Parts: sequence; C-alpha cells; structure tokens
Amino acid sequence: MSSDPAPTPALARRDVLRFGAGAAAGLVAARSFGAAPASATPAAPPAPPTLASTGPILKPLPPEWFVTYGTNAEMRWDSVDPRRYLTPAERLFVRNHTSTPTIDPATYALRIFGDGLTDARTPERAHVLSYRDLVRLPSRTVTSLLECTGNARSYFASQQGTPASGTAWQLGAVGTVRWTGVPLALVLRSLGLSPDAVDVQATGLDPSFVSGGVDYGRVRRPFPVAKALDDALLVYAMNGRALPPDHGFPVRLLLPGWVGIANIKWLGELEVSRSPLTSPWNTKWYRMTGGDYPADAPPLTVLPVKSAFELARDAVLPARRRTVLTGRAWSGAAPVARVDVSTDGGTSWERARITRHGRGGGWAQWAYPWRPRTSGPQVLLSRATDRAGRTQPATVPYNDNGYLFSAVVRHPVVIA
Ligand SMILES: Nc1nc2c(c(=O)[nH]1)N[C@H]1C(S)=C(S)[C@@H](COP(=O)(O)O)O[C@H]1N2
Ligand SMILES: [Mo]
Repeated sequence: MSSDPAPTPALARRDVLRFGAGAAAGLVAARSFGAAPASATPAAPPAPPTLASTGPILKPLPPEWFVTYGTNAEMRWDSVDPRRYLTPAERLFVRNHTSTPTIDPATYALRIFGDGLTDARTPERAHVLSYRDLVRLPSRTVTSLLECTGNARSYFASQQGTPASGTAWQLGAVGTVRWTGVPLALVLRSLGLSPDAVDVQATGLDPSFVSGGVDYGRVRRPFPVAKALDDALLVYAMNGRALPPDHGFPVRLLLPGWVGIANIKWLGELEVSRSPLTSPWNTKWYRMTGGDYPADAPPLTVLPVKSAFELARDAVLPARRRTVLTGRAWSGAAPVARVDVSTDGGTSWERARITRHGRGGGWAQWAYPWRPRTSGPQVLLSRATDRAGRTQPATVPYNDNGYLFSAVVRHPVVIA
C-alpha cells in the first residue's frame, strides 16, 4: 500500500480547521482517544476458556460461546449475560467471506476516489487517509446493532420446510456494540462532494472471494450518498477499544440499522460516483431472489424486527417453580415498542416487560416470569413489535438465499 504511486494526504490541517470550533474540541477528544487505541485498555477482558483458534477467524471461539461454520461463527444465546447490555467484542459473531487479514495500522491507507468528488479522482490519484489521520478527526460514538442478513436462516428449513442456501445460522449472528468513528459525511464534505454524487462503494482489504470457481474480487458493496451523509461512520473502535482484527481492524464502515454486509470490514477503498454503482454483493447476493420475489427486487438495506430468548434450545426448566425468561428484541428501523411471549406453542400470548430500552440503534432487553404447571416438552415463542409498526409475522416468504428470516422462532424447552 505504501508503494502506491503519489498518494496525496486526504485531509490537510486546514481542512480539519474548516470544521470549526465545535469540531476542533472533538478533534482534541479524538486525538486523546486515538493516541494509543490498541493499548489503552482499562481492564483486561476475562480470559477465554479455550486456546486461540488457527482458522479463518483469529479470536478464540470457545464452544461454550460460539457455534462455528467454516469461516463463520455465531454467538450462543444461552451464553449471553442478561446483566450486560452490550455484546463484548470477544463474544460477537464473525462472518468472513474468506479470512481475517492482519493489517499494519502504520501502513494502512483508506483510498477515496471517484467522479462524485468535486475534484474527480481516478483510483491512481485517490485521496489517502492513514489510520493516524482518521483517529485525529472529530469522532462520534453510537450504539448500534450488527446483524448478518442471513441470521436465523436455518428456520427456513426447520420451521417452513423450505431450506435456503447459505450458513445455517440460528439466531446468534447479531450483537449490539458501541462504535466510535469518524462521520463519513465529514470526510466527504471536506474532500468536496459533487451535488451529482449518487453512490459510494466500499471495498474491503481481505482476500478476493472465490466461489464455485469464480473470482468475484474483493468484498465490496455500494450504498446511496444519502446514507453516507446521514449516519455512516468510519469506525475504529468498538466498546471503547480498538477494533479486534476479526471485526475489521483497523477501520470498518458502519451503516447503522442496515444489513451486516453493508458494514464493510478492513475498509480499503471508497469510490464516490455520479452514476449508480454495482457489485455482486448488491446484484447477485443480498437482494431477494427466488420464491415469489420479482427479478428486480432492490438491494437489501434496513434490518427487520426480531427477538430471541437468552436460553439454550431444549433447555430444561423446573416445573412448578418460577423462572424468569429473558431475551432481547431488535429492529433496524426503530426502537422496540413491545414484546409478547407465548409459553404454550403460540395458543396464548402475554406481554413481556421491557427491562432496558434500546440505546440509540441497539436492542431492547425484556423479561417474562413463568411458572410452568405441567412437565413435558413445551414450545416458547417471542414476538417483537417496533415503533415503526412492524411486528414479527408467523411465517415469512421464501427467498433462495434465506435472507431476513424475521418470523417468530419456535424455541423448544423441556419442563422437568
Ligand atoms: N471486507 C469484508 N467486510 C465484511 C464481510 C467480509 O467478509 N469482508 N462480511 C460482511 C458480513 S456478511 C457481515 S454479516 C458482517 C459481519 O461483521 P462481523 O464479522 O464483525 O460480525 O461484516 C460484513 N463486512
Ligand atoms: Mo452477513
């Protein structure tokens, strides 16, 4: 990267100063935050129960915390601590198309180019932002969901009898994280954004994705300039510490509330364009195809409303004793308004208590005390409704890649 021809520093000091006094105060905060992001660790994380893995994911994946599928790993809901609101970095699911790259922050470069900049730039003449440049810019911290578009895909098979292709996630490819980064709007405006710009394409630095003998190139996906200017962040920290390698170190994109694939990890390039951009990740994948969907269904954006119990499937619960069932509910569109629970397979429903409302774009926590009267197998269900008026349906229409399974999930337990 450092050997690329004639890089131009993207944001000169005068650009930073143009952001004004408020931003300058933010700049100081960002600087002290960014001074030593990897080592400024207030407390060591709890020691993971098993040794580090040597696969496509670098962090330890103890089986008590994760279910692994090749290059991907999902969080076990029964390992979630109901007292903690945020998903700790070491517990967050990982979805890798290939494998986690090791990137040196000293040579890291984010290249920004395209004809959507007022001073149109070819990739060869890209603006270049270093890691140091980024962490010195004014930052914002937001709480937001991260959820894989295919989360809960396995239920297309087990609940609807129509298996969909892709990783057979249960409900654990989701988390809520406090992200810190630089607003993309600030960077684009300071570089000069053409009023005719329509799309931005984000490209990762991980290896090219090869599937079925076809090389699709680096993982990349376009999104509208409107989202870039609204709340997109160039993220370099999660939960107050540097991004872990598996989650995009040193810098990833965050498009709050949008499907997982929109949040490109190991961000290497941003192309800003006056004409619509495409990639296989918005034309071939991450759109609804098959089933009753039209051939021209749009690329997926906002996450649906969903919920989960913090409980193992087939968990054993005591008969005639009070158990407090807990869980979480989330939506990419709006805060969660209510959660209803059924403890009899969906015959009757009662309202759960929201014990913690979502912070920003994060999930809500809920609780439902239950005293099972009879022993034997039983099916629990939870059904969330968000403030945008969306409620989890009983079933969802099939699509070939099993995206956005937002129907109510049946959770079997045994009363003993
Ligand atoms: N560069 C790159 N970005 C990526 C991916 C990837 O494989 N490469 N996977 C995407 C998908 S499909 C998801 S769901 C999220 C997962 O983020 P996480 O691994 O930090 O949980 O990252 C997205 N960004
Ligand atoms: Mo994903």
